[in-house]
Amino acid sequence: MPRTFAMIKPDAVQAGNVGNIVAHIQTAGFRIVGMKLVQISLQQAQRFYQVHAQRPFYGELVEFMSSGPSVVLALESENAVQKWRDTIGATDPAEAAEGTIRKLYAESKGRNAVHGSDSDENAAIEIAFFFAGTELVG
Ligand code: IDP
Ligand code: MG
Repeated sequence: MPRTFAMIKPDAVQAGNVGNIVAHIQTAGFRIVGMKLVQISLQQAQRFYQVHAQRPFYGELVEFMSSGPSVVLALESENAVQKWRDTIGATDPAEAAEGTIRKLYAESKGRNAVHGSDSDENAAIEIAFFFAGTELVG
């Protein structure tokens, strides 16, 4: 079964929305195969978002991502990557569709509540970045 990588970002953890977002994930039909609370270091955030290193918002992004605890998840379903992107909505909550997680819980384009992988290849890389094999259920 295909997998994707999801993160509940520090803004949503801080706002007390972990439970709401986990419920949304389960209602949407994903099987959670990995989940834990982590405090991401600045260095980890820089590596995780390396692809955006040349973008003007990179410094703000990695500082935000290491500013407080996040919840990381590995999710399984048919078409997991695209299905999770559809469930979270557009990067900017002002452009996110009604009922999507970012529409419901994101504060801004930067503090946008959740992360989702953009390809099967990156999903595998991102799951391995945060989870040991023993932390994922079969
Ligand atoms: P995505 O999370 O929807 O895939 P990306 O373009 O991959 O969006 O950007 C990664 C993250 O960088 C976003 O989720 C958001 O937190 C942050 N970000 C993207 N664009 C901006 C911006 O214009 N200003 C501030 N932060 C941004
Ligand atoms: Mg992205």
